[in-house]
Amino acid sequence: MEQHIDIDELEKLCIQEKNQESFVNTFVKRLLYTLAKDKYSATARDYFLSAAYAAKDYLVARWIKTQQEYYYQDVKRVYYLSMEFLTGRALGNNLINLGIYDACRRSLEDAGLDLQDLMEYESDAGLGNGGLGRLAACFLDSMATLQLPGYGYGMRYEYGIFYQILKDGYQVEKPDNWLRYQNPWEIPRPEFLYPVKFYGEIQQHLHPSGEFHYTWVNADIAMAMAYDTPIPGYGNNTVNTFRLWSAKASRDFDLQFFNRGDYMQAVEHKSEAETITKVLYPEDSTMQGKELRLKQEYFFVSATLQDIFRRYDKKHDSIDEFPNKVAIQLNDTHPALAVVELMRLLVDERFIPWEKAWDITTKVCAYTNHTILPEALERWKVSLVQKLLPRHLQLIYEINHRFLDQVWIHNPGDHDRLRRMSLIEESPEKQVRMGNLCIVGSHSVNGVSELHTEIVKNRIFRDFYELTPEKFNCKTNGITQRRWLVLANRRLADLIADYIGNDFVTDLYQLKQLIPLADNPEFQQKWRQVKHENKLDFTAWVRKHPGERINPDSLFDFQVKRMHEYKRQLLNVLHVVYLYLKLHQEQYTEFVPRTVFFAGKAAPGYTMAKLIIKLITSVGHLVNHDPITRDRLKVIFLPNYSVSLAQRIFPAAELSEQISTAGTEASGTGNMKFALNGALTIGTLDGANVEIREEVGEDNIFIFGMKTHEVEELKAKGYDPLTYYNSNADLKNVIDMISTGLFCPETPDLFRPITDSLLYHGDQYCVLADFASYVACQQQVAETYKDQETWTKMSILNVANMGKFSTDRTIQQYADEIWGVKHTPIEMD
Ligand code: GL9
Repeated sequence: MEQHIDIDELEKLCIQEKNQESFVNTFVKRLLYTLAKDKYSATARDYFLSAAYAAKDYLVARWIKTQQEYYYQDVKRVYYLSMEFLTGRALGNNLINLGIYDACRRSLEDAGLDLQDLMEYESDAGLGNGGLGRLAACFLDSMATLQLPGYGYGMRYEYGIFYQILKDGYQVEKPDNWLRYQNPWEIPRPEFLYPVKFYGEIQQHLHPSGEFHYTWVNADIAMAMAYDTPIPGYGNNTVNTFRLWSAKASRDFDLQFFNRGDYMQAVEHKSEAETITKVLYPEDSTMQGKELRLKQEYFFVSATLQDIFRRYDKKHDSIDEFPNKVAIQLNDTHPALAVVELMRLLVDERFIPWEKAWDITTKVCAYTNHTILPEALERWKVSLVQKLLPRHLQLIYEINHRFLDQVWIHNPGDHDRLRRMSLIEESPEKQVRMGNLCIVGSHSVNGVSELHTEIVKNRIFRDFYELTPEKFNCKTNGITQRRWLVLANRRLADLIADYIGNDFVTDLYQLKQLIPLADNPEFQQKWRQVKHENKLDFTAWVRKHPGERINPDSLFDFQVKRMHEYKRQLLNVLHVVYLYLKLHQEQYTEFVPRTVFFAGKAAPGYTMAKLIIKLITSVGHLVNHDPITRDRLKVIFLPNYSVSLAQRIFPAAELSEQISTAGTEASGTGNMKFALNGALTIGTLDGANVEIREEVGEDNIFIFGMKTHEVEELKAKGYDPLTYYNSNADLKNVIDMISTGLFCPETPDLFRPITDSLLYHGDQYCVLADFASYVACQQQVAETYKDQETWTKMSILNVANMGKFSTDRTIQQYADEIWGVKHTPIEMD
């Protein structure tokens, strides 16, 4: 066909034109041409959508250019595989990274619109449960900011983490239909549609070469369709791709029914296939073992690997370069089947010899462990894997066989070690151990804090560490300062920039320049003023939304995170009850007024965590209304903890509760967000708290409780919580107040399961053992708070020493030490 117009030329003109257009102009065009609205019909949400579409328009040219450069330069790419990405809202963050946040705010203001108000209309992308998913989201931001060729791959759940409301003080879950009002950031890519097989049988054929070949027949097929979201770096031209998979029914399969004239069956089958990406599993740190979940995991891995091969094959005729062009990071064991699927694609579909395929697989894959809780370690019944993924089970047995041969060579006669290291757990029921599979199939295994890495090496995966110590390494978690300081806390970011400039936005160690200002009275005064204004904002929000009245001059004390016994929200509640008791006993001359905030979701099936929520709200009910205490002590449970609520909380916080039993919290990342916003930490020597203490210095953090080895020793010699109960009159009083129904007179036994678990079922997380130390430490917190100069100085020094906890540092280490991906700046012509 004859060509009349040069698309390439026109494209350049378009981009030029776009670059000269003002933000409001683009915004109005989007309102008109994308939403078909005018000022009479536009709703507030339409204005948000127009702003989001306009911001996306600014990203497109750079996005295309970035992907072109990666292709032309044929760079090594890293694929971050995660079943969860807790990204939250994107508008504010994208405007910050584009460097047009303030310009955009002003120009919308001229049009009579408030950017802050518009941003409230964006739904949170809640495609994750907590820290693990939020870490993945921070990683995307840092990969783009460091100009690394990185891709996030995940699942486009139609329903993200459930919406939590409180009814009568109990958690009630509501569906999170986040896509209801369209998602302006995503681009559907129907051209990237891949078949994913399930069930069926394996046929073995003898190939003329003398080898056996395997084909997977009579399988069900679901289709995976890609949706892409742009991830801009801060202050550069890099825009990376975040690709999510959505399940669609397979056209072929539908056709079978249509041909038989069974229209209704065809439609039913369609909805069955599409349930795969319906909903995020809301279990945090516990494994459910449901067939649909295993389907999700395989669907995710299969689609992603097909896409990785498609991209690789465009540039390469042989497999040999694969490990030089592809790095795959497994975010926990959820994508563990990638190891097996990669082997299947290489061996069954590309006929690569086993040894070579295995060499490629282990060079490409790397695994991050995020938890040591035994109930969280994924295990899948062999019978279920056999049914759903018959070929994968054969491959797992083959991998295991060859692996155990190696173990045997290194440890002849050690049957027990073989049993412990096997990919298959034999009793009580045969199960595949996904953690072992990840370790065997990867060249790198990392923990997420120094302490956690030591526990991984010396406790849960000790045998593997002894066999291949070189695989094990630590990548301490971080957070992105773009979202968690610059966007969430504009006042503090501006104050910091006034004194030390803006370099901290891409180099968090620059905050060290605040150290000499820590005892500067003028700077201290401004620092306090910022925190005070943030507290006033938060007070106004709490008044309007949860509908509570709080004292903005009280100490704002927060524990916000998933509800879990190991995180010990209970210890915090016991302290609140203790304060209530002491206020009644008139034991204070100068009580420091406190507002104790809790927020966090409990897994819907986690009865004890849900009862702890009810305990918190019940204690709050009494304490907040008792005339003796209500002006000095308040307990507030903020419903529906989410990324957007977190962005309100951290700037207003003064005390950060990080009180898990030592040795249980792999890292924590909320601890870092609080400290970066000037809250002081009260915490145990657990997870990354250990490293926070190292950075800020022991004088600037409140540490209490047993250390990891002390917990182990106590348990080894036989921990008896009753001895603590019987020897500490205050503790006894506090527990008796709860168990006898003071906080729930209508059903006095309501909280007995809680007190029984502490007193009679072993108090697994040593709440009672740490109680006295916690109370004493809280006393010290209150004393320090009375001296606002000291407190402010400590707060400044916390922020000043947060440099290490940027995901920019974390990701640079992954890039250098695990992935081997290179800084690839993008130039715009
Ligand atoms: C977690 C750990 O429990 C946290 O300590 C850690 O900071 C994060 C990120 O590494 O990973 N592992 C885990 O399963 N969750 C974590 O938060 N749970 C959720 O994401 C809900």
